[in-house]
Parts: sequence; C-alpha cells; structure tokens
Amino acid sequence: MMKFADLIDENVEELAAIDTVDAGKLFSLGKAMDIPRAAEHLRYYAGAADKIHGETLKMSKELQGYTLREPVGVVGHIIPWNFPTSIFFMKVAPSLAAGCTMVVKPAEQTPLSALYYGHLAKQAGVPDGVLNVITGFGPTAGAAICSHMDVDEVSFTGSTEVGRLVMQAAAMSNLKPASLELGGKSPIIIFDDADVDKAADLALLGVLYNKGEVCVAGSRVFVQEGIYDELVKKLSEKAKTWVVGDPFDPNVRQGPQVSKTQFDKILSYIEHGKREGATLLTGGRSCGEKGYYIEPTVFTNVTDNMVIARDEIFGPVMSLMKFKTVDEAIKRANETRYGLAAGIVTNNLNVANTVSRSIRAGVIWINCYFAFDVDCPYGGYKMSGFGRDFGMEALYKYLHVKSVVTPIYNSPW
Ligand code: TXE
Repeated sequence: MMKFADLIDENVEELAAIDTVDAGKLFSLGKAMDIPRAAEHLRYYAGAADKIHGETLKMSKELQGYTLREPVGVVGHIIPWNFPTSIFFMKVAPSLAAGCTMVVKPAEQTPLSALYYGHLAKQAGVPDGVLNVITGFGPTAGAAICSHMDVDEVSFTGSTEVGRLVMQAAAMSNLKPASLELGGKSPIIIFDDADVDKAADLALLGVLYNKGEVCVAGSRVFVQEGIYDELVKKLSEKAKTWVVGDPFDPNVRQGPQVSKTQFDKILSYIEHGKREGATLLTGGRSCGEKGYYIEPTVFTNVTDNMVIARDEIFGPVMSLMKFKTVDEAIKRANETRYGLAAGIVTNNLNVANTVSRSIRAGVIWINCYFAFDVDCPYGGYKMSGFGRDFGMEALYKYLHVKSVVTPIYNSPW
C-alpha cells in the first residue's frame, strides 16, 4: 500500500489530468487535493493494517473468550462520477488494509483513473485478483455486483434511488451487508454575529465547489435576519467574480458539469425555481456557446416547500432563506429527507454547541465547510444512507468480529 501511494505521488499530474478530462474537475484542485489525498489515504490505512486486533472478554462463566477481526471477504465497490479518485480510495484503501479482495466498478462517465489505479496497484505488487476494476453501466455491471452470491459486502456511493436498488439486490441474493452514501440537501446556517464577508465566501464555496456536484453541497443557506440584506449584497458581488470556464485554466474556479444529462437536469431545476416564484439573484443560465457550463446561481425568496429547496440539484445552485431564531433555524434545517452534512457560522459557542447536537446529519462543520479528513468518519443520517467512510470506522466496516470461546478448567461446558 505504501508503494501504491508512492506511485500515485509520482503520477500526480497525469492522474489529475485524467479526472479533468473525464469529469470536468479543476486540474489545479486535482493536483493539490484529490490525487495527493488518495496517496495519503493509502498511507493512513497502511499504518492501520498491522494493528487490527480483537479483545479479551470478561466472560460470566468459567470460560475464556476473545474476539478476532477477520476480513469480510469479497467486497463490491460502486463509485460515482463526481469524485472518481477520492471515492475510489475512500473505499479501496480501508478494504485493502482489512485484507479483503474487491471488485470496483467506477461510474460509466468517469472510468479512466480507476483503470490507471488498477495498473498502478499491479506495479506496486498488489497480488493478481485482489483489486479488480470492472467498467460498465449501472443496471448491468453494477447490478451484477449487488446480486452476486459470492460478493460478501457492497459499498455504494450514488443516488438515493439506486441506493434502494442496491439494498434490494443485496437482500434478495445472499443478504450481503450494504453501506450506502447517498444524496443530500445540506444546510449552512449563518448567524447574526458572523463576519459577513467570510460567511459569503464560505456559503459560495459550499455550493459551487466542484460545480456543485458534491453530495455534501451546502445548497440551502439559512441567514439570520440581522445580516440577511448585507449578505445578499455580498453574495451577489462575489458570485459575479466567480470564473467559469476551461478546467485546465488555473484562474478558473468552476468547470463544466459532468454530462449533458446532469447539465439538463440542473437547468430544468433552475426553470422550476423561477416558475415557483423564487427570485434569481445571480446566474440562472448556461454560459458560452459550447460545453456544459452553468452560471453560479443564487435564488432568494425561497420557501422551504419549493422543489429547489427540497431536491438534490447537484449543480451550482443555492437557495437562500431568512430566519429569526435558533430554534427556527434548527427546525427548518432538519426539515429534509436527507442528513449528510451541515454548516454553522457563528462565534457564539452556546449556539454552535446547541445547533450541532440538534441537526440530524453525519458531519457538522462549524465555521468551515468541506473540512474532510481521512481520520474523520463520514456518512449519512436518514435517506442519505448509512455506514461510515474514513477513519477507523471505515476499516471496521470491512471486518467481521469472530468470538472464540474455550473453558478455563475441565468444566462440563
Ligand atoms: O447516479 P447513480 P447518477 C445523485 C445526484 C445526481 C443523481 C443521479 O443528485 O444528479 O444522483 O446521478 C451505478 N445497480 N448522486 O444517475 O445512477 C452507476 O453505474 C448498481 C449523488 O449518475 O446512482 C454509478 O457507478 N449500481 C452521489 C453509480 O451507481 C448502479 C454521486 C452512481 O450512479 C445501478 C452521484 C444499479 N441498478 C450521484 N444503477 C453522491 N452521493 O455523491 C447505477 N449504478
């Protein structure tokens, strides 16, 4: 795994370029974040590989008992297209360290880097048959993994709709455990005491990062009434300076959407928002003559029941909403079928503590957003799924606990 990480470091530029070509991701970010972090994740779990152990049990009878942690066996990993490298290693690194073998299916839109990683794994000395990359479409290759009788566990990241199918197929075949990381409609709550300039930057990044194709995108922004007008002004100014264009250009902050399907879906949500009566503060259209580029889009006057405030758009579209009290913010932030992430912007410790414990979501970022770390478990509540990636939680996901028991004396047991 250490050798595998070194080979990734040696090929950063090429790997970042592959994900840019495949997914429209910013080359600069791939080079600085996605690819080096893949190597970091391999090293983190490589360090854990020789520290996997069970416990000695205090049994109630005259028995001696201990647990072993054993690899679950063959794992099927199904990867989406928005982070082809990061999600590949989010799944592959802990399952390799756990001692599992695996079949990895990248998304049909972005299969190239996964194939490259298969090649690097071989070069690094990962034995044949341990890390298998199979490209293909969801309903065929993906579904085959989920219903296969010899796949012992499936780990899926993708849409909530397909998450249901994955679980169904797992249940109907060999009852393999499934972990699901699905969609989101995450809130960012900005309180009156926030620095308006910084809060506007955070909110914009929260929804525009990776052109909004992020499961934890902070697409519902709640702003307390005292700073609402000032924040709206700042957002409008800043959104206009956000450069959209060629993802290889270092000055560009937002590349093209991944596919025509995604591009059309986002534009149709924008039209829906206009029809429902939300006000377009900025953006709202595609940009340029060619390619799937969409303007950074901010809607104001959004109500909680509008479709743009409820559905995952998965694009550069923010819904801005005003609130009065802490209780109101908590209640409205929780009024979603999803529960992946939430952001809180305040300097008031009591407010930060209260809100972070009251939001039903797997990760809460206080005065930051996208603060991912390999040591920090990550996953959903509610219809955002279950099971945790990252941290030691992810390693345990790929390990069974086996109990071993023996009598201490020559007892009648
Ligand atoms: O996802 P799919 P799509 C959300 C986002 C996006 C929407 C649709 O809102 O607009 O989903 O994207 C494989 N059995 N997210 O249609 O279909 C597929 O081949 C097994 C959020 O591209 O869920 C791909 O590898 N596998 C999300 C993976 O599932 C199947 C990231 C994801 O594709 C399958 C992506 C099947 N029957 C989209 N059908 C996040 N949580 O980050 C498809 N797949």
